[in-house]
Amino acid sequence: MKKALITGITGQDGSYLAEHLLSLGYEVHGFVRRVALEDPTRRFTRLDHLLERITLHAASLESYPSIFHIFSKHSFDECYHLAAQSFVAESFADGFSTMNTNINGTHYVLAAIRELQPGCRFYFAGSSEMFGKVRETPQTETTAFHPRSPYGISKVAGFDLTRNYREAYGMYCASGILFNHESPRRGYEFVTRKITSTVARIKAGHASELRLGNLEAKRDWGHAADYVRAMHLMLQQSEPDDYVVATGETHTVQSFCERAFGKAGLDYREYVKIDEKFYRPAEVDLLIGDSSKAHRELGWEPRYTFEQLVDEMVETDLAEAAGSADAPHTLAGGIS
Ligand code: NAP
Ligand code: F7E
Repeated sequence: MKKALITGITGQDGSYLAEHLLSLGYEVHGFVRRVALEDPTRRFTRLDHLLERITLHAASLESYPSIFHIFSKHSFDECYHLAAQSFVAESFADGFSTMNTNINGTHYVLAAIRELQPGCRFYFAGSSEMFGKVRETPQTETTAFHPRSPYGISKVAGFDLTRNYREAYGMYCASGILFNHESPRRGYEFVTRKITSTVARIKAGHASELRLGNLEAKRDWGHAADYVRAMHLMLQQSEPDDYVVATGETHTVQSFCERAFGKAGLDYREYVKIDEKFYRPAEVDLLIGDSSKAHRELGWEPRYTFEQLVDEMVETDLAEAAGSADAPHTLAGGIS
């Protein structure tokens, strides 16, 4: 039985990846912040259905010894490094902690693996935000990076670290360059979930408007359940490499609104208000990925369409809002 460690197991992708690896017969371990263990009912909402089948270890991305300790006690075949400060807007507000967590945290995990288990295969969660001000369209593995936020910069550094460990030490280190992927488990601060959760609150009579920033930004949105399959496939190849994972379709934030409100029988133009505070100091205007290499070498294809993704998110939020007026998405209006 293969043994995998997932950092960031409490997040959107971590929970889908844990499910996927369990379905493949893996022994799944997760790395969580100690505070999460103090309050499992709130901190493990995406994982509660899996808690009996996984093993959790307390560690912090800020502490090399805590990471070293896990690798000194348990051996793993694969490590999926997903933990990160992943919200782009927050990286403008606090670039220093984003850099610290995302760059040093990645370096600590790589260094611990090199020291204790150089045979453990490593996956790095790279991002389309690395392309930033895009140099060509669509973006591929050879498109130059031009990040536009501290988050994007931190991911370029993590990507470079991962490639350097592969080249310098011969370790199996692969990076996925994943474009935006969403799901009903997406955090409420990201635009898709902010939209679908507010649609549900409006429908239930708990909200009357949705305040957003740049409606013209274009994103290549896929489903997280599809994208974790690609992460796993990247660690099953004969040689480590880097892969773009995307749907090859792009949509504006406005068209996401149109579909999401429409699904609930509402016209977004009556509810969406522009609020300057949700604009970013530097925007990534257009992202659209070409995942031909992943199709060809990994045999990976997305299963969800854009429409199925939006519909699933709206349906889940409508059901949740109908069940509780105090659902956590009451926070959505206050977070960019
Ligand atoms: P997410 O839902 O925000 O989850 C982030 C995870 O990182 C959580 O488990 C969080 O733990 C953990 N984490 C954050 N800071 C930490 C710290 N200082 N120490 C330990 N753990 C920490 O993100 P996601 O959407 O699943 O994304 C997974 C990874 O893929 C991230 O690296 C993200 O940057 C990258 N990525 C995401 C997308 C996307 O569209 N979703 C696209 C490209 C790349 P807590 O629960 O304790 O906060
Ligand atoms: O923004 C615009 C915003 O925060 C998408 C992360 O998973 O994907 C994600 O990063 C777009 C941007 O995601 C609001 O300006 C308008 O153009 O949902 P988002 P993101 O920044 O694309 C990448 C690939 C990652 O790697 C990241 O970890 O939507 N937008 N109005 C807004 N965005 C937010 N959050 N809130 C608004 O009110």
